[in-house]
Amino acid sequence: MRSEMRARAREVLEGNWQDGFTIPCKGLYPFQWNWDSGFIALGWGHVNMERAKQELRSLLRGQWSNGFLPHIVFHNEAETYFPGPEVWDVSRSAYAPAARTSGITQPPVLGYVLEQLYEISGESITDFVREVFPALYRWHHYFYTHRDPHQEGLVYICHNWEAGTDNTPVWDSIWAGLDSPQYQLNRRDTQHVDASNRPSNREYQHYIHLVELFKSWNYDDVQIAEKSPFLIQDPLFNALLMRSNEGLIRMGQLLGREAEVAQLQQWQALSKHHFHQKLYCPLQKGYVYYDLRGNRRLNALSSSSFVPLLAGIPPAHVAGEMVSSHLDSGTFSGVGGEFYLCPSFDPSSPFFDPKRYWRGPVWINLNWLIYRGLLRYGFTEVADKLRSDTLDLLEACGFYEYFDPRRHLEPGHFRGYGGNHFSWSAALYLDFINRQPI
Ligand code: 9WN
Repeated sequence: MRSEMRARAREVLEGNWQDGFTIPCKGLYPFQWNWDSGFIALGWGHVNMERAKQELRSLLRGQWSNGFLPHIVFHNEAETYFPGPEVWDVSRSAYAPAARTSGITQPPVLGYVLEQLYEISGESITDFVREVFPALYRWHHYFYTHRDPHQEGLVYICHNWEAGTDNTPVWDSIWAGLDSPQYQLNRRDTQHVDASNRPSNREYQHYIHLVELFKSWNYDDVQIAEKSPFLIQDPLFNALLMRSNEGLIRMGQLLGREAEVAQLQQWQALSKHHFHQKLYCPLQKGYVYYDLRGNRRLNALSSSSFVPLLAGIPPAHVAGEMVSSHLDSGTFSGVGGEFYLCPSFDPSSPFFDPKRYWRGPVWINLNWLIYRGLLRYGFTEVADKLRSDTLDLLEACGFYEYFDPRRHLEPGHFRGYGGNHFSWSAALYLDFINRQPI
């Protein structure tokens, strides 16, 4: 079974490879996405390291001159996705590159991935690490100098697509305060996937409204920080930034880049100082979100709430209470184990929806991040459980984009949702089975 699945995972990556980069999914996502490419590169790292290198090089061709790394690079033409490059119109920014790109970013997983590729391959990729280190450093430099208005070491995201968790119920209260125009949108996603598994039309109008605002400000970060109605410090995004800082610090030490290492260590210390204090909610026993525009915490738990484990953020006793309350016969696993780990939103909330995208279904990349976080703290039993739930879902259904987390479904109900032959599901399957728990 495993060897057949391994071969199928490889076929998914091969099938989505486009002469230099890998699309997340045919039709549904026909371009190169930022954090997808990080996970995908790691998958390639297990089967073909040259492809892993090309993947990252291609993504970096979309980097802006101020260090910003966009969430989509439109290397190719495709009519099957909305919004395409003409909607983004990033040439309005003085920093936009020659490549066509979107104008927002995504969770910074690449510094971590680079370190993990080095872990898989060792010295044979030192030259590659030397080649891409400066670009990744510049991306982190961009974050700390453009996206941290209070100098807290906690960077903001200005669009829900930057979170990667597009329609999590966490944003509902932000949308409730927005009077976005009723655009007539030419959505393509619902031509590929059942609309009941995707964000609503009203949500899409908010997403596009934000893009239109950023365009009207020529993607100027100062104006975005001053005026964007969506300005959030997100626990997943910031935890990945910190874990990637660690990766870059290790890689920088290896390369003898002392000045960059010292700067990264300084940012890391600042982030470490504020993260737990500002984003941990002792009542809910998990990390939550901070709305910088509304000056308030958004007190909801999602799978992002547990990713700070990956960056070693919670003190051990806090990590313990978080895991026992939610993952080890707790809210997210269900007290009687009703759910596959890890639902993307709190199953005890009235806004939990097991079928709709980031409002409940299990996502493989979040599982992988939480799994590695659990191992970091030595929660091996829960980590094993998370790993076997993930492998069970993939082996029973195939490499879908997301999965219904309810263990007991009506007969005949299929639990794999969204795109099939989805790249990061295949890539991270390869990492799950190739690397034994540390
Ligand atoms: C918008 C590509 C991306 C992922 C995101 C996921 C989804 C895009 C969309 O697909 O978002 O970026 O159009 O729905 O939410 O995490 O990177 O796989």
